[in-house]
Amino acid sequence: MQVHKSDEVAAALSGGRAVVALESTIISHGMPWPQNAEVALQVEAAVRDEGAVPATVAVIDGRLCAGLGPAQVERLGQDKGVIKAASRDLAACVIKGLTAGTTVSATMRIAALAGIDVFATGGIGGVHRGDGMDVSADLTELAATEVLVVCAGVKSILDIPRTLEMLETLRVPVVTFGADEFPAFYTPHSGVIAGERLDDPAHVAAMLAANRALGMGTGMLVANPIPAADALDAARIGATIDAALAQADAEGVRGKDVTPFLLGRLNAVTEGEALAANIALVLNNARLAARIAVAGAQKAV
Ligand code: PSU
Ligand code: MN
Repeated sequence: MQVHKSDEVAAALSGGRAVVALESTIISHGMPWPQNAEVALQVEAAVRDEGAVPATVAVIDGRLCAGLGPAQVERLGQDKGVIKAASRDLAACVIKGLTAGTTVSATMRIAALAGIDVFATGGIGGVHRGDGMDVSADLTELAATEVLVVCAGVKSILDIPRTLEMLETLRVPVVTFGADEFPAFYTPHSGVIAGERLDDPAHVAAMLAANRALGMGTGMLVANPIPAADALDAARIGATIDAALAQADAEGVRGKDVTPFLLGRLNAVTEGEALAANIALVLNNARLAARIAVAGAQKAV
């Protein structure tokens, strides 16, 4: 299927230059207005600073888009009619002409169609805590689509050890960048040692190329710890997360509403502390993804 690319993204791809895909559920359902739109533009600037071209992905009036204008970013950030689309929702969005923020899974699918293989986000979805069977399609898309995703690990709204077990089962390579421990989004520490430690973006790009040459057919997950200066107190944010989970349960929040509900509670209850950390780590991830994409593009020449 055709992806509508901005002129800048189309030119970069045809010239073999580095491009980094960015998701848009973080704009439509992950952060409050107006910070969501401001951050989206800052993230694009961070990618450019490192010498790559940003391609923010979304579905606009049923069209798959890679590379948005400021008015489209604003619409995603402000319009209450914008839905949250995982990859399984894309076909419906296309035939109904809907406008959607794309989750990690949907962004990976559209990036792959557009020929973009490096993607930066804040946190991915995973296996939720508790005994239910709520497992994000981000994991199954990582198993099926050859796109590298840079994130700050997995928030403890999820079951981190089970998420890592599932990634192992799904044959998805995991890299921890510059650390041995898998990070937990707001803090660099999850208590779980997982994945391959790499310290150089060029090595990450080489691993992506090797994974492709092996015919794995999977993506790759790169976990980039939040910088220590921006990290939150683990005990405090842990208690806030537990309270948000209990409230979601009490209110009977289900399905695709669970993650946005929890993110909204965390941002509200911490009075901006969680949001500030979220912004810092997304920018940090965008810079790393751009360095990986630049290294990959140089190698391919
Ligand atoms: N986790 C975050 N911030 C986010 C998301 C997850 O810390 O914005 C968003 C991403 O778009 C991710 C999606 O792909 O939520 C996962 O949703 P679900 O749990 O419904 O699969
Ligand atoms: Mn779910």
